[in-house]
Amino acid sequence: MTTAPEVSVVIPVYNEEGILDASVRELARGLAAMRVRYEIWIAENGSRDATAALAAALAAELEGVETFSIGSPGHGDYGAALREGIARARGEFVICEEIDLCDLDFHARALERLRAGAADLVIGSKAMRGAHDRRPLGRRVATRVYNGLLRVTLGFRGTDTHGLKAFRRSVVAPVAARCVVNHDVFASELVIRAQREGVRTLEIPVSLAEKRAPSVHLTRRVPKVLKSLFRLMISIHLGVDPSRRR
Ligand SMILES: Nc1nc2c(ncn2[C@@H]2O[C@H](COP(=O)(O)OP(=O)(O)O)[C@@H](O)[C@H]2O)c(=O)[nH]1
Ligand SMILES: [Mg+2]
Repeated sequence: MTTAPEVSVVIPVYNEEGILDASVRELARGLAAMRVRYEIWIAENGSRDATAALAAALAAELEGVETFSIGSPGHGDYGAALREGIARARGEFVICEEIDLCDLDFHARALERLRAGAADLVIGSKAMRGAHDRRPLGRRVATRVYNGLLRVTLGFRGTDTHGLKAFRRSVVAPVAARCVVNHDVFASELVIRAQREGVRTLEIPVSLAEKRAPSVHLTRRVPKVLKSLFRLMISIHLGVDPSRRR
């Protein structure tokens, strides 16, 4: 593609051979129907299944679909993949997606706000008034506990940081490049740093029903999340940026 797209959709993926192909095709069809000039970045790392090969086949077949794989099999890192996807994006706007969601309704509503200049970062909230979160109870509670933790430890103002977001690339990509943590907490760091740096942010409610259970079990994510959160507190409150990202 020679002309830059208006919208870059970045989707981190990890062991998603079951839903990758159908989800990307459906997303591409939906964006085309919305008459959006798009590119879709399939950002893979760590997969031990056929995800990387399927992504490469999609990129070869479909105009506007691109992919990369970083790291080695067994070393998944959602944040590293998302950060790299944002760095490669060429669109005026970037949408951070998840392969089990691909929520075109969020795309349409977020792009409307961004194009109108109502905000430079739009966050799809699973926990604000008007949201419909149909995930299991344990995960809904975890979202609230985690966001409470972000409010207390990092001064986060809002109801959700993890998941769908859309932003003006010229404003928010430089913030992403300055983030210091990876894995799940990268998504929170991006939102919190943007807020702290005065980026105009806006939360809009989302309706959410996952196409499958998460690939990594909730309790297995907790130690890594707490470690990243600790690093982030040091970085934000003491201004010391750990030299190595983890
Ligand atoms: N590249 C990459 N993507 C990941 C990793 N873990 C999860 N994802 C992707 O992130 C998105 C959300 O993951 P999911 O398992 O549904 O967790 P949730 O965010 O708690 O719902 C999906 O597109 C996953 O494939 C990872 O380690 N690396
Ligand atoms: Mg999910």
